[in-house]
Order: sequence, then structure tokens, then C-alpha cells
Amino acid sequence: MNMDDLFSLKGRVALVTGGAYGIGFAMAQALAKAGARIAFNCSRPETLSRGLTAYRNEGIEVEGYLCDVTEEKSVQDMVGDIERKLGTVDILVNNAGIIKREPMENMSVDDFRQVVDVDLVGPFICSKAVIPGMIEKGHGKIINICSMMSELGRDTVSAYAAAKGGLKMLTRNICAEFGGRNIQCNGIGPGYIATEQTAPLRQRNPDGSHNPFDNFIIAKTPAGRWGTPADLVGPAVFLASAASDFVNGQILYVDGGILASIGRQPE
Ligand code: NAP
Ligand code: GCO
Repeated sequence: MNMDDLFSLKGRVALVTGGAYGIGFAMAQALAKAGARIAFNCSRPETLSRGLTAYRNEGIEVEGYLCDVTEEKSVQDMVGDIERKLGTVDILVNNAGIIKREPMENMSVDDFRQVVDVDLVGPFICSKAVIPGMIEKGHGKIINICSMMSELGRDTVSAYAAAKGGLKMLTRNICAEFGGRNIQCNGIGPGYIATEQTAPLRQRNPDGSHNPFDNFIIAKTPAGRWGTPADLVGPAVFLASAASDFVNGQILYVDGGILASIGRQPE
């Protein structure tokens, strides 16, 4: 097999949840450039409109859906419509996710449940919806967007860390349960990435100085910088392509080295 074929997604259909902007949009663009036909979803009408415009501006044809990943019927209807319009979903990227940063003692059970619902139950619902088609077709790729918080905790992100830790184990379980049907399920664990989700952590102080957390992450990350969504597109194409057919149940951390290091003493 030549290298182009190894990483080609020609003829493949990819669903990227939460793919209207941020990490999901970047990965969807890359999958499209590798040849895949793209579908994406989000939960807010304004996001759908934003996403459709963004893909159009990039010259990428997409099917966009207003679909909350926590609602199984809505997800099943979306997958059915994708199958009718584009074909069986060959690649699912479980990217949609939220975070609520709140000291655990103050966090309501409803807020905890909402984060787990979107970040863990949502990937279960979406994976369950596409696996039958993958089995019938004889292959499939599921990529779960985990987090450093699949491995580490920190103050104020108890629900998110619990959900992302669970998503790591859901990844391994899908591997164990469906590896024999030629379905590879792996995770990508981004480090600290500059998106809308982390904007509050990078917000400058009124005097223009860096947010202490911003300095903390830069000191902790061997690469000495925040990641960008572009840092994730190569790993996404790799895990979506034939190049990773014998990789299963793994979490690929794309984190600038932060998980491997105790960090540098701030100057
Ligand atoms: P983001 O900018 O907040 O975008 C999240 C996307 O998910 C949005 O398009 C949002 O659109 C969609 N979404 C949220 N809830 C949804 C739901 N219930 N149903 C369908 N779509 C939903 O996030 P991001 O920074 O790009 O992160 C993307 C993924 O990477 C998340 O899973 C996040 O946990 C993970 N991650 C991020 C970082 C980071 O540093 N940024 C690091 C590690 C992992 P709507 O609001 O319209 O639904
Ligand atoms: C936070 C951040 C992180 C990142 C990411 C790190 O508040 O600590 O939002 O959780 O989003 O998950 O991998």
C-alpha cells in the first residue's frame, strides 16, 4: 500500500460531533482534505449556522445537523439521515463536549450530571448509533476526544475529569467488544488548547498581564505554549485512516509533553 493510500479517507463518511468550530471543526476540515465526506452536529441553531458558513467558506460540502448528543432518538435520526444522504458512517469523532469549572462543594448534582451526560453518555449514544452500520460494512473508526483530565485531576473540574476518565475506559471497552469486527476505537487526549472552551483560562488581567493559569500552563508544557486545534489534525487523520488499522483502545495524548513532565520552574 503506498503512503497516500495509507492515510487516504477517499470514499469514507465521517461524523464529527460538535464540529461547528474549535477542535471539531479543525479535525473535520482535515478529514475532508484527506478525502472524507463530512457530517457535523451541534446543539444550538446559531452554532449550526456558524458552522455551515465556516465550512462553505473553506469550500467543504457538509451535512449539518441540529442534534444534541445526549438525546438518543435525535442522534439515531441524524445517523439515519446521514446514511441516506452520504452512506454508512465509517468514522465517528466524538468531539462534542462541555466543561463546568466549579469547586466540587459548590457544584450542583444537575451540573455534574449535565457534564457527564454530554461528555460521556453522548459518546456512548453516538457510538451505539453508528456501530451497527460499521459492523455491516466490515470496518469502522471511532475517535473519542478525551483530555489530560482522563489522567489527571485539578480543582474545579470534578465532573469533567470524571467524564473524560470514563471516556478513556469507554474507548477501551469499545475496542474490547468490537475489535473483532474490525472496528478501531481510540482516543485523542489534547493538552491545553486555545479554543473558546479555554478562553477564560487565558483571559488577560485588566492591566494586560497574563492570567496566572496561562503562565502556569506555559511553564508546565515542555513545548512552552498552548496547543492549537491545528496540532490535532494529523493525529485525527492517522486514527481515522488505514494507517492505524492495528491500533486499538489507545489514547494518543497530543499535549506538547505536559503529561510527561513536572514542568519548569517559572522564571
Ligand atoms: P468548544 O470550543 O467548547 O466546542 C464544543 C463544541 O461542542 C461546540 O460546537 C458545541 O456546539 C458542541 N456541543 C456542546 N454540547 C453539545 C451537545 N450536547 N450536543 C452536540 N454538540 C454539542 O470545545 P473545544 O475546545 O473545541 O473542545 C472540543 C472537545 O475537545 C471537547 O470534548 C473538549 O472536552 C475536548 N478537549 C478540549 C481541550 C481544550 O483545551 N480546548 C483539551 C482537551 C479536550 P453547541 O454549543 O452549539 O452545542
Ligand atoms: C481546564 C481545561 C482543561 C482542558 C483540557 C485539558 O479547565 O483544566 O479546560 O480541562 O480543556 O481538557 O486536556
